[in-house]
Amino acid sequence: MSQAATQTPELAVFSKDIRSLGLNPLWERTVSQKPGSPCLPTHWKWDVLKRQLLRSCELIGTKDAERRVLMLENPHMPGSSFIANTLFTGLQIIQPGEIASAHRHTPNALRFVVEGKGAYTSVNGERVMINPGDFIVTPNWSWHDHGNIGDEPVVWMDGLDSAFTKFFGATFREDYPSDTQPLYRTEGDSAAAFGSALLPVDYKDDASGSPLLKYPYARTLEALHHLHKTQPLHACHGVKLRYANPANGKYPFPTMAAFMQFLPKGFAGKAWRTTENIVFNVAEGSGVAVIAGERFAFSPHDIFVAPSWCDFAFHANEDCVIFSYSDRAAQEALGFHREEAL
Ligand code: GTQ
Ligand code: FE2
Repeated sequence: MSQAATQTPELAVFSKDIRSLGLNPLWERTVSQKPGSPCLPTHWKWDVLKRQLLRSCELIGTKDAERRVLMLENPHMPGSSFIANTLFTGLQIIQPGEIASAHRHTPNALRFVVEGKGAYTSVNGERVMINPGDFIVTPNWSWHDHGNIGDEPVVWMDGLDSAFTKFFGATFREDYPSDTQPLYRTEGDSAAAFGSALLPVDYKDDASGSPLLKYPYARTLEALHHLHKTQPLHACHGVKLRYANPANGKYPFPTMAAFMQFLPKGFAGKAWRTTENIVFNVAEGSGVAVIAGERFAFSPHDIFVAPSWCDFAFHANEDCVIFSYSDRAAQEALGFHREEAL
C-alpha cells in the first residue's frame, strides 16, 4: 500500500477544484486494491425456498410472470438481482400444463434440475426432457422455451451470466413471435451428435457455448462413483469434475464453469480459497460448508454462495453430491483466476 500523500491546504483546494472538471487525484483513492468482494456468504434452505415457490404458484401464472422465478439476491447487493458480483441465480417452478414462452437474450443460462419430472426445455429447435440432477445448457442468443407435460411441479435453478452483459452494456433480449418455437430437430439429436465423446465430422468449434444441451445426472454420478472407488480424494474437493464443452474441452460457456463433486461420508476437506464466485446446489447428502469462518449446515437442494477469496472448507456428514457453477471460465480467459489451498 502506498502511504497517504501529505495533505497541504493547497493540495486540498486543488483536489476540490478539479472535481468539477471530472477529475480525481489517484493519491486520494479509497477503493480497495485487494481480492474479495462486498458480497456476503449466504445460505438458502430448501424448505424455505420450496414453500415460497409453491406460494408464488398460487399468486402468479407463467402467462403473467413469463418465468416464475425467485431470484436469490446477495444481502449485500440489494436491488442488484445478483447473488454475487458476477452471477445471477434464480429458482424456477413450472406447474403441469404450463408453458414458459420462447425468448432469447445475450446472457448465457445454465439450469440445474432440483425436483420433479415431466418438464422439458426447447433450445434452438430441439426439445430435451429434463430430470433431477441434469445440467442443462442454454447458450447465449438461442431461442428457448420451457414446458411441463407431466403431472407434478418441476423446480430447477437458473444460473445466468447477466452480470457480465450488464457490466459491458450488452444486454439484449427478444420475444419469439409465438409461445413456443418450432421444433426442427428431433429429440436426442444433440445427445447423439455431442454426448458420446464423438463429434460430427465437419463440426467447427466457434468458442461459444457447449453444443451438448443436456448432461444427464446418471452419467455424472457414475463417473464420480467410479473415480471415488479407484482414485485418491482431493484434499479440498473430494472427487470433483467439471462439465466440459465436448467440442473443445473447455467450459460449457465462455463465462461460466460448472462442476459436480462427490464427498464421502466423514470427509473433512482442507480449506482453500479462489478468486471465483461460486454458487452451490446440494443434489444429495448433508454436511457443513465453512465459508469465511461461518458454518452453513446444508441438506439436499439447499443453495449457498461463496464469494471471491473467502476461505472455504467442506465437511460431509453423509455421502454428498454437490453441483456448483462459477465465473471461472471468464476469469481464466482474462488471466485473473487464482486459487490456493490454505
Ligand atoms: O428460463 O429463460 O431465472 O430468461 C432468468 C431469466 C430464467 C429463463 C431466469 C431467464 C430465464
Ligand atoms: Fe431466458
